[in-house]
Amino acid sequence: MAEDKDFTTDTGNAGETHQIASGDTPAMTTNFGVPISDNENSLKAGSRGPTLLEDFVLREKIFHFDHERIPERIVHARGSAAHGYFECTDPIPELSRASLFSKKGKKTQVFTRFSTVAGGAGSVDTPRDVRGFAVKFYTDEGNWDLVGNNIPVFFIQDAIKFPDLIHSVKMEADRAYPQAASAHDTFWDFISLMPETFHTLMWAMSDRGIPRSLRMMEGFGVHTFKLVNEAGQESFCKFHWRPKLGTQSVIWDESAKTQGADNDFHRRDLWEAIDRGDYPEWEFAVQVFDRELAESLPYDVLDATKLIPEEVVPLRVIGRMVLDRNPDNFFAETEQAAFLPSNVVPGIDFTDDPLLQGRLFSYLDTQKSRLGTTNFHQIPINAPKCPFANMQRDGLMQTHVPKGRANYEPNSLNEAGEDPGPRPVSTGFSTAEQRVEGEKLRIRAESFGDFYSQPRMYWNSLTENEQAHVASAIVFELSKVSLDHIRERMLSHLQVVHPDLGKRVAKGLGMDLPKPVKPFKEPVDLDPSDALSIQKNWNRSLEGRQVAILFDEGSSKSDIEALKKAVESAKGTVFTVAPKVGGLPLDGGTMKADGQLAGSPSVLFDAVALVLTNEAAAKLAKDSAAVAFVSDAFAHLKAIGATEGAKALMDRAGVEPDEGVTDLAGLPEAAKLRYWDREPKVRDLA
Ligand code: HDE
Repeated sequence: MAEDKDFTTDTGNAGETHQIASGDTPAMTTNFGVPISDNENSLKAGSRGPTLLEDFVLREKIFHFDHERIPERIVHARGSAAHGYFECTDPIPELSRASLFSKKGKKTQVFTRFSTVAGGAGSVDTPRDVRGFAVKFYTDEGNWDLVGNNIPVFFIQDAIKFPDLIHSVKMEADRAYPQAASAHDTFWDFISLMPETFHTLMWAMSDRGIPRSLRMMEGFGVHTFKLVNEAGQESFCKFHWRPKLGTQSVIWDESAKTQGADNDFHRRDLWEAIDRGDYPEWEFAVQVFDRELAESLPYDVLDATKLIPEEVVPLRVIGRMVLDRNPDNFFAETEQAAFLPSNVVPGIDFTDDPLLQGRLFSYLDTQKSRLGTTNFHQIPINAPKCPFANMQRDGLMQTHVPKGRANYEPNSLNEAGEDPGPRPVSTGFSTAEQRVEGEKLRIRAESFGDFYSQPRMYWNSLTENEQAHVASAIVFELSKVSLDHIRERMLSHLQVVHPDLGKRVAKGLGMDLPKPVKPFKEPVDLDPSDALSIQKNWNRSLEGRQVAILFDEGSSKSDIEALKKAVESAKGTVFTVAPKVGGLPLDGGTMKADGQLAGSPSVLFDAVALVLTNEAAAKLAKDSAAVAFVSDAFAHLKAIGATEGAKALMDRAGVEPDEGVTDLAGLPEAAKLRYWDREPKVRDLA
């Protein structure tokens, strides 16, 4: 038998080994600090003999590994986050005594996590879904968590329905599919039986449910909150985030294909933008109103299925948020971050919204099951940045070592010269006074009973193209429902939301319209709100948008470079794509591509350029990846800029001339838009 020798750290290069601690590389140790001499081999009885239980290095390493996962969030499991700051730009001391709003220019650190709702932690980034938008403000008077969504309303009115809603949308209980998708029986069964869900449903089925980027989403606190000033006067308030890059979305077919091209599309986009210094930014605005205005509205401001249009109560921008630092460690920060709507600071208070009231319990409770201990607030990402002290003691994973005997209050230990510990202060958080009286009832307020007016208002606020997307999304989802009676019940409701919507969905399904339901309250026609449409408010800019340049052998290097310069000077980014990444001979020198054609489909970009010779285009016209690259860009309503040589590929891909199809020089301007008018040419919408 050959002599045993340690070859496991040999890289194959004479004399070189890896992982040798020297100089400033720290020595590897066990969790208890014992230096480790060998991280390759377990302890054995003889070189081919059994492994010994005695091997504490192996046991500790495997034991820790076995427990690396914690329970994922029951909802919003898939998320991505970043650090940054909030800056107050317009102080509001007359409205709130919250210290973060007290001075112009005052900065407060934040940690912001975006998420999908239905899918598991390992699911994809681009399903049709509501997105979470949770911000933890580390203020100097404690943490304020604004745990919101990218849609301003919610599916249900009362917290007691939340487990039912979530059970219905998650993968079905027996078969464990579909993952991260609402297009299935149980979700639509629940929805069709709960008309209070229709307003949020309309938003989720609209382009809001398929955002282009986490950097291009609005955020909403959803509930009505209270602001309280120094004198104890209170106002009602709704919180809004508005993205600097504008709200942008994708096309449904594009979103579905993006899942195949890049599961981490949004996570990567956020990370890369921050990494290259394009810091995502949002305006922070408040919608402030008093009780009198609230009472004059035809809906209840305590009902989270309703919004207040900006045209009724304008937004006041009071700050901005900039995300400028990626997490150092995904698990330690993003996964362990615990957001709690119950985390408010002096100057901000809750209302009686029954959904919000239920959330105040749920989030604290769920952290115990996810993070395993009531001391989860000591994890660095959750701990306040200001000093904190109280008489809470002990518990699992206690990391603080309090000194002295004062673990109760009041005490008089100071009289004996001992540290008495912290005491309550008169300036601390105090709940806004409110008179409460009533029967003990398990009941829904009648003022919550109009389920159709606001969904109708939303429908009426959209462009024709956006309406077609909503109707088509509902047709798509209901076509995945296997039970006829559920589809039928949905149709009986949708026509009450709007007769047009009902008719179009019925036609799209190939079904007859059943009799409409008789609503609890007849809907009224509310004024449409232009602010609710994405297309009406499109940000005509290249900032944050990415142009892909497809090239091949013989392409003009100077054309590529000129286009790149033009896009970048308009604050866009460029990604070059070619059949081979190692470097191709071009007219004017060789060039390496950022991505290979088969792995870089056009769904990943906002516009495409085809810098090709006649020969290359003729060759690529026979390559399905190249044809799909172009035909998808066209079908997804993107700008296409091309050299004359690219014609053979354009023809094969079915590109027809329109405003969005241009030469290379016109592309930087054309790439600022999508071409909604093209859509009837490429797809049959409901
Ligand atoms: Fe949540 N929600 N939720 N939710 N929610 C959670 O808390 C819950 C609701 C939202 O990035 C959970 O820490 C109930 C509305 C976000 O970590 C859980 C009700 C809105 C996140 C929970 C709601 C949200 C969560 C799961 C109905 C928008 C992710 C893990 C009363 C205003 C935060 C966790 C993050 C997470 C419960 C309704 C947003 C189980 C009971 C309305 C953004 O506690």
